[in-house]
Amino acid sequence: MMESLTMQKEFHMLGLILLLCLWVCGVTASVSYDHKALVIDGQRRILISGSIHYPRSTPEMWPDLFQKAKDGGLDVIQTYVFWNGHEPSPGNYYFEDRFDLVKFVKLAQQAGLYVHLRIGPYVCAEWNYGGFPVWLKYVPGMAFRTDNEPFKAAMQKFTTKIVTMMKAESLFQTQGGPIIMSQIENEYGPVEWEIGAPGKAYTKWAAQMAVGLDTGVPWDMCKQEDAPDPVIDTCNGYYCENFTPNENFKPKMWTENWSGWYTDFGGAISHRPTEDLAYSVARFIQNRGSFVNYYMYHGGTNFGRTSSGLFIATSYDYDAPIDEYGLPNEPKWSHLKNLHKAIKQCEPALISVDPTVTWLGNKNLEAHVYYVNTSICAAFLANYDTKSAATVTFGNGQYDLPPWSVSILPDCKTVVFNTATVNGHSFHKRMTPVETTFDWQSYSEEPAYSSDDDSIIANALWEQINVTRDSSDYLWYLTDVNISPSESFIKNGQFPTLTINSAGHVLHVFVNGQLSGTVYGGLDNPKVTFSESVNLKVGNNKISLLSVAVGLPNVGLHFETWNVGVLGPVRLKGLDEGTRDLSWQKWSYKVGLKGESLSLHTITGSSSIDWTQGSSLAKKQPLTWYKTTFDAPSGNDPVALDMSSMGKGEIWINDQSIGRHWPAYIAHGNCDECNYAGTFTNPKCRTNCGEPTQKWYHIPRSWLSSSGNVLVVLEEWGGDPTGISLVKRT
Ligand SMILES: *[C@@H]1O[C@H](CO)[C@@H](O)[C@H](O)[C@H]1NC(C)=O
Ligand SMILES: *[C@@H]1O[C@H](CO)[C@@H](O)[C@H](O)[C@H]1NC(C)=O
Ligand SMILES: CC(=O)N[C@H]1CO[C@H](CO)[C@@H](O)[C@@H]1O
Repeated sequence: MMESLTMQKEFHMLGLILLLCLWVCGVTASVSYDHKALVIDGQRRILISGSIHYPRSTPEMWPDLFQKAKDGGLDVIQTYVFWNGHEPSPGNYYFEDRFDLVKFVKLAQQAGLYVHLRIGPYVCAEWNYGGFPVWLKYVPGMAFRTDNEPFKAAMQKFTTKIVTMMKAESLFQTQGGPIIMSQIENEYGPVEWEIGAPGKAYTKWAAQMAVGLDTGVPWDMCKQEDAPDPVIDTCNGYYCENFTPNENFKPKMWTENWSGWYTDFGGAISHRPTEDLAYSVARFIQNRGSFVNYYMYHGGTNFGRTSSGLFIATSYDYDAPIDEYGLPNEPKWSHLKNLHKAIKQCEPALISVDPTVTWLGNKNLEAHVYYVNTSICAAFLANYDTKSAATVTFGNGQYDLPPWSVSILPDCKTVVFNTATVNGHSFHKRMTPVETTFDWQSYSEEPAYSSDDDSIIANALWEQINVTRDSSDYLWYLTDVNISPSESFIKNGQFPTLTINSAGHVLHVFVNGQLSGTVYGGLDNPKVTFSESVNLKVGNNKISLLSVAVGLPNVGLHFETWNVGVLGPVRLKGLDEGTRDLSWQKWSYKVGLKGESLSLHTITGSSSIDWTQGSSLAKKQPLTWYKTTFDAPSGNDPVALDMSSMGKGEIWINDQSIGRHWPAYIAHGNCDECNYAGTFTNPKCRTNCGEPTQKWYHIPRSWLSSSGNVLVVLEEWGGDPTGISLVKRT
């Protein structure tokens, strides 16, 4: 006790000396806040921020993404911290490659950007398990995100680990680094509201724990109306102009402004019109907002098996200002750049005074004026009507306001920007085919069968993740069905019906080695039921159920209690005895596919077997692995694979997984009228009905060598590999 007290005192002395030195040298690095804005080095700032998540791109892409962010007028990069990427097993940490958080933060600083670090460690983010490691669930007594001792201990340990690491690298702004703010928890308000007292206690604890880590910069909690002081509560949403912080000494900040929306396999593609996005930002700033973050500024890719349930696609493009491939998404990128420039011209006025608000004729027409003196004055003229343009008189001038728009006048006279007036057009980026001939080889697996030497056997149906611990998407449920020669169906040919209830997400049913059918769920309902008559023979029949997880849930009350896999009942109807319940008979379990245990996806593993090629190449066959080699296309344009001829599975290039593939055609009737020629008021406009959800899969250039690249595709369902092609994004 004594020792740590003296140590603490020493630290304080050290801190004092440091502060004194900084003061004498004339640089006081500090971040605080008041009712107007974050205050950095004594100066209030209007800050434009954008989300880029480090594991969703490669370190080789980061410098260019940051440069494009800087050129686009951003001040801050916001990222979550992805716990399950950093601690794959308890106490085993990983901070390399795409998970090199320190490098990511340092590169942002080198590009002249600040960082908002959302430690969470719950992150939601359409990321597997919301960022939690799967082992966390199996810690005894565990309940996620509530007043639960095992959870709080684990959360504190990881949060402390990250803060300590950032401090050791001097990455907080007060140490000369770029981090100006950190976030604890994430959108917890709605959960607290549902669970009441334990939620409130947990919020208080989380805030105190975070503040106690002494980062020297403010903490925020988003969507958390009761964020305890001094933590700042912030807004997330499509529009945030009417948000007010819970104390009037806190600034009005917007931590997630959805620049588009995520894509789920089978779901339509969302677009947020540029005009609407710019309008929402201008409206937020005119209403005293001082910090805006685009979620996402670059969405990127859910490589490997990192995308969450339910059914989140591999592309996380998000219709963001920088597209999945790292290219500007026009006209969005340029229009927002011009908006940011206009806002920056208004900054001296915005940080100095509160606005006066007046109506310009009717209540859909408003002026927000930040008047300091004759040389410092900024005005925002807004038209909230979704259909009619208007001409208004303001000061000594007349101004035309298109519907659903805001005009920005940094000198209270001259319009430098109108949110609905987009210069430049939406030029379509193209995917250009690259001349390549893939020389495919195939290897088809037999489905697994129950056998006496199976190591996992039970007289029950077990929950899938309980068995796999998410080490694979795949779990085999294997059992036998004996049919007596006297069964009537043998004579009359009316086969019995096998009914299988599964908690999700995809189920392939094999009877005696033949695929009898496939069923799959979707984002709205992951559960599936298979019910079909099956071809059974006299004697022993092998039932092999391949249950497939498409990511673990990332959101929802106590999502750690949600199940995956065949939980039953499993029943056979139409036998002479009536219905036979198979749920409680002997089941054996096999985790993963045979090809996975042989590591066929790796260069070394794939040379361990004999592949088939030429005329006997397997096509339209389930459980098939494909392999080929190819040379990298010339030039630097981003590259992708067109996978529209395939079913579902996973793709690897040179041992790196580029994600799950699944074209997942979008049903007709799920789309909107997206009126790009008229007004732009639908923030989540859904398109591409009748087309695949995802046809192109990004291959980062840095994963390719100039020649001899090994491409492996696992196809669980059946596809034609000769239809796979390489494309360039131009
Ligand atoms: C306006 O205010 C700014 C900031 O207070 C000051 O620097 C400037 O001299 C003032 N200009 C006029 C014309 O009063
Ligand atoms: C989880 O697995 C264990 C054996 O490892 C088993 O005893 C238990 O019943 C399983 N629970 C569920 C819900 O499947
Ligand atoms: C409540 C809600 O819809 N929250 C979502 C906000 O957007 C982020 C990013 O897509 C999601 O992670 C949240 O689930």
